[in-house]
Amino acid sequence: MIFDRKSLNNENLIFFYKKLLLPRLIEEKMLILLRQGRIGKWFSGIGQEAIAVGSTLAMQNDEYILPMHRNLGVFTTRDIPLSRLMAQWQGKPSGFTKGRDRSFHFGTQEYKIIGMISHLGPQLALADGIALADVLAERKRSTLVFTGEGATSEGDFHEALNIASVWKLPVIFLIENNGYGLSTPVNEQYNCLKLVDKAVGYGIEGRRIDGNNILEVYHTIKEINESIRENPRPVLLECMTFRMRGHEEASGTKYVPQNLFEWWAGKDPVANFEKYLLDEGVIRPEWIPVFKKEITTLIETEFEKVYNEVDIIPDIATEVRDMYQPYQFPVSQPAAIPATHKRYIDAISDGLRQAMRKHPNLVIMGQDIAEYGGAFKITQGFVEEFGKPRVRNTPICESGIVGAGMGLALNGYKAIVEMQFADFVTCGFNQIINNLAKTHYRWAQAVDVVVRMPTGAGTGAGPFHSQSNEAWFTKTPGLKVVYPAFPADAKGLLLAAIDDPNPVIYFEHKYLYRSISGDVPDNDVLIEIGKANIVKQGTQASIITFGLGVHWALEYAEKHPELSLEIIDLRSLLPWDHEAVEESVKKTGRALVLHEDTLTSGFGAEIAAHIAEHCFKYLDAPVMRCGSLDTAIPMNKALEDQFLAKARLDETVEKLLAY
Ligand SMILES: Cc1ncc(C[n+]2csc(CCOP(=O)(O)OP(=O)(O)O)c2C)c(N)n1
Repeated sequence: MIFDRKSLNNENLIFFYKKLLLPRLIEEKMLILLRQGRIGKWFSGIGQEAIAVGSTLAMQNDEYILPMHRNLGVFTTRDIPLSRLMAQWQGKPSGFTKGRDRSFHFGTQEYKIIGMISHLGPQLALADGIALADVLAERKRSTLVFTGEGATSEGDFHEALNIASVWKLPVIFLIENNGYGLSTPVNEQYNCLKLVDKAVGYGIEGRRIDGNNILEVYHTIKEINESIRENPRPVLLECMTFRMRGHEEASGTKYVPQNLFEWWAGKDPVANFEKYLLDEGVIRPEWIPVFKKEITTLIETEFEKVYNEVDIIPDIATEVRDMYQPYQFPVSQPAAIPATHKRYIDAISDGLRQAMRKHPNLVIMGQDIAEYGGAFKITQGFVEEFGKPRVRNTPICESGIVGAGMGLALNGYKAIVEMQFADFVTCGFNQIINNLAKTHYRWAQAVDVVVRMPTGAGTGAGPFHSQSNEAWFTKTPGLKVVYPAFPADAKGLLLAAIDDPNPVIYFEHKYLYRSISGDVPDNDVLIEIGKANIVKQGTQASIITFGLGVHWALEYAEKHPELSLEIIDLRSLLPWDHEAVEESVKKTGRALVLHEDTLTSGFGAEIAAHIAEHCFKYLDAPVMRCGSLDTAIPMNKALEDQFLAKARLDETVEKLLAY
């Protein structure tokens, strides 16, 4: 192995050596502890330390790094106290996730490290958002994100590189090519000669280096950083290395040919660097045990300190509370005057425009939303007023863009992501469910992202442009879900969603866009998330509904003036207003839950179960549900009409009242 120190002096080299030794010696200790059963799972990075350590040394401390499960060297090189790392691994109260997640699955703003989620690829897009925030704020910074060669097969890799290229984001995508993804060798993972060759396809630069040579890693990344900070653009860096132990300690290495271990043992990053330093006379042989002793003593004391820390005492209130960033809804709202008569769609547009004016750090992203104004023209004219950097057309990559939205939020911005149709959220599902929703619970980081979801039926658009999918999200703690049915609520809830630092899924009904209008305050009046609205008072039965269902119920009530029906518009589904529903049902003694979504496991099931459990003694009839057919939603008008819950509303109300 050839080392080139360039301008590094002896002191620098000794500093590097100690940084390189630290993760190796910690790992050696971890292996002993594992055998003693004193810690759980461990993903070894032995033999790969030069990448984590060399790259971290090449980053400024105010630049973000997004490491993977084998990159202990990133954490130690950023000088995170060992006791905190050990507390994290042992699931202790002083760990970064307070026992809620394992190993390196955490982030820390203090050290500018954003940890992975188990799904491997999603963090690549987070790096895009982080870098975008730096570019927008005109901070000359680089972002470094790691991936294993296995995870390059995930779509996340493609989306993140493509976005970074199109948007010229200063991100280093570092592939740690260690030969195996669990038991899968590289020739079963990809079929190109070198992964770095993929850079050409994305229109970006690529380099391939010896990942076991700490100086090569350091100098390469330092040089790339100096260049991309000034001239922002992504670079793909493939670092060749080898995984010297099993995927995790329990899984063994039987599938790896012995000669590979022997060959790579000769390229060990620590031993080779040590030899170089000795040959160059930078260190003397007798210094090595002294350095090691210093480190092992530190490891021992830190470990014992944490091992003896009291264990977590489970507390339900704390767990539930920590799903969300605490948020105080503004106590006083401005008077809602004057008001202008507006269509539902214009109320959304109005709310967005006011939010963009109010929050200079708010960015909207979506397909065709810039000059074109969006598929429904909601952002028409926004580019002229706010500029393209904040009103961003995106490539077709829902996952990458939700991830980039989260990255923006991690780095001081607020993001709105527009799904062109709510149906396409399936392609961004993982980022929403596993990243947006779970981050605050895991490491107390708010994720200030609103996902706008043009939803629903009534336009004959068929199975992929009109389904109702709110129930996919209402069962995910960590998200808030709102679903306005009227123009004023559409604006007020949108403003509230943007104000709230938690991830909010905002449903906007396409059929209502241009079919209904109402008075909407001209000023920015927020409507509190979680509060229902009684849109019609009544005494005979409560119809609990939301979205288009509210209008079906109103239409029915209008046709039947002889009935005294109470109609509750939930407006928010997560959290939802238990109190308003309970009060109404206690008064009327009959409840019908109505929604546009298919019946089975639709959100109405939750409401019905709650009423049955909490209002049983007040009920004069069983709680009834009226939902759409348990089929996919068809295109043909007659089929769609038959599918929708509205077709069965009359008979369900009659049944309920006749019981
Ligand atoms: C989406 C997803 N699929 C499968 C897994 C299981 N898994 C965890 S790590 C791993 C191998 C990853 O290989 P690579 O990206 O090369 O990283 P390495 O472990 O070699 O460092 C697999 C298959 C996972 N965590 N996430």
